[in-house]
Order: sequence, then C-alpha cells, then structure tokens
Amino acid sequence: MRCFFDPRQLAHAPTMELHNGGFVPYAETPARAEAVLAALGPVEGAVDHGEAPLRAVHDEAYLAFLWSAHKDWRAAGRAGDASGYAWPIVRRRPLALDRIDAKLGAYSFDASSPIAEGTWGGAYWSAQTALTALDAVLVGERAAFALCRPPGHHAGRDYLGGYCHLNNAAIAAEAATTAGRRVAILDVDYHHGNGTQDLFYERGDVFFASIHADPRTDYPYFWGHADERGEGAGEGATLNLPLPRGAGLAEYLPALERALAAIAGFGADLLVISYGADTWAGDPISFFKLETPDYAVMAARIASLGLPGLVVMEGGYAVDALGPNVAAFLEGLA
Ligand code: OKP
Ligand code: ZN
Repeated sequence: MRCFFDPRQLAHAPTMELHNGGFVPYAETPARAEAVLAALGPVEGAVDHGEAPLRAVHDEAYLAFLWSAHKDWRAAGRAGDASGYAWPIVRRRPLALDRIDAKLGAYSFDASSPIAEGTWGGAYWSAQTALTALDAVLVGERAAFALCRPPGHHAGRDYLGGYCHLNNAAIAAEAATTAGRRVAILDVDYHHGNGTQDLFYERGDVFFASIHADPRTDYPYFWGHADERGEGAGEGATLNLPLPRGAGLAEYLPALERALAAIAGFGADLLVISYGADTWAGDPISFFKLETPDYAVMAARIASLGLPGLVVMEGGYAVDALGPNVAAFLEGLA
C-alpha cells in the first residue's frame, strides 16, 4: 500500500510545562510519527495543494488565527506554547476580539491543542499529506495511508481541540466530494470525532459513522451520543455507535458490522477511515481492549466493502505499540 508522510509535519512539537519550569514533549508528540514510520516501508512526501482545500472546510478567520497564534502569544509576553483557558460559554456575543488569549478561547473547545512555533507548518503538511494520499486513491489505488500528525478529527470549521488543529480526514473527504465521489467517513479512533461530525452534520452528501468510547464516560463528553443522527438534509447521515469502556473485539465487531452496513446502504464509492490506535488495550489514556492482531481482523471486514479507501491517522498514544498496530491494520486492509 502506498504510504504518505511529510517530514515538515514534525515541525509541530508542542511541550508541556512542568511545575519546576522545565518543558517536556506533549502527549501528542513527533515521536508518534517516527514510531509509525519505523514500521512502514518507504513513504512518499506531500504535494502542496495550497490553502484552497483547507478553506473549503475551515473558516478563513480561524486559519488566520492559527497561522499567527504562536507569534501573537509570544508578542503578548507569554512563554511556551499558546493554549486557551477562557471560553465564552455564557451569553456569548460574536465579539471579534484581538487579544490572543480571547482568540484562543473563541477558536477552541478545550485546552488540549497547544500551538507551538511550528504548529501551523506541521498541521498544514499533515493536511497536505491527507490530500496527497487521496490523490493516489482518486487515480485508482485501492487504498492509501496518510500518516497524519497532528491528528484532525476533533477540529471543526472554526475551532481546535483534542490535539487537533486542521481536520485532515474532513479536508480529504471534502476534496473527494468535489472530485465527484460519494464519500463515507468511518471513524474508528477511541474518541468520538466531534469535529468531523460537526462539519458534515447538516449534509446528506457525506456519511459519517463512528465507533468510540461512550461519551458519558469519555472525552469529548458532549458529542458522540447514540441519538446524534444528523440534522436537516443530513438527518440519518450520521451514525454514532458508542461502546462501554472495557470493550474488546467481541463487542467491537458487531458495531463495525452495523457501521459497514450503513455505509453500504448510503451507496458510498469512497471510504475515508479515521484510524486511531488508541483502541489498543495498552493505550495510556483509553480503555478498550483491542489487541494488535485484532486490527487486521477489523481492517479485513472494512475491506470486504470493496470500496477504495483512504486511511488517515488519528490517535494512539502507546508510542512503542503504534508501529505494529498500524502495520496490522494496513495489512488487514490490503
Ligand atoms: C485525541 B484523539 C488533557 C486531557 C485531554 C484529550 C484527548 C484527545 C484525544 N490533560 N484529553 O482522538 O486521539
Ligand atoms: Zn483518540
């Protein structure tokens, strides 16, 4: 399978400040990409598709904010990476505030997507990697893998959150739709892809199915509940299949069969898979019980749909297990 990664993605290298004033790499670290790379054969770099496909999904002012946020943060005299901490939830007015602290609150739903000096570049090339892998599928490849990092599925039209800045899977799905394809997105990360869901919630032309930890117990809490089914023209084009903590392959497979049947019923001709290896039993922040060989089983079931597929990397935080888990999934697909 053709695999894509661009070294410029590594420029996003956020840190976490310790109580003693030191800095350590943030949980979503460049080492994740390096671990996956070590398990893949040769990878191809990204072709620059420019900002237009990003603007087809994200708000222009949000992209401008993301581009200058780190510079603005430092210009305001702050140390480390930019991160929000004040949110306009109560009687929000559409204020166009200039202060970077306020902008961070306005353009995020949580504080877990720090913006470092290289974040724009890293996120930009992560999205370009998804678009380049999509091109391979559009010209006839049965499947391609985009080693996207930073991940994307929590990012919405004008907000970041959950380690995500630009929604790589949504950007690729939108580009595929523009190219005339009928796209379904299958999100198999441990966490609900609230950004992706939000982007397509009122659209009937892109199907979104997600299997994830029940948001009653797990991040992102406020989205991904089973009764969220889309709205307006999108009613019925969103399918949420939450599973309880502790779920293993025996619980996972029936949900996967439901998602696949819905995708087939929708008549998709191209599948974008948001793949997270954080469903693995040893993931440090997650609570499913999938084992490495289970990913080959899952992927083989997905492949049985017979659709061209673009795999977009999302989460997975047990760095040493990432390579084998991704490799098992890609082997099962191929
Ligand atoms: C991203 B993906 C901060 C906790 C924040 C965020 C989880 C993001 C998961 N101390 N947790 O879906 O793998
Ligand atoms: Zn996740």
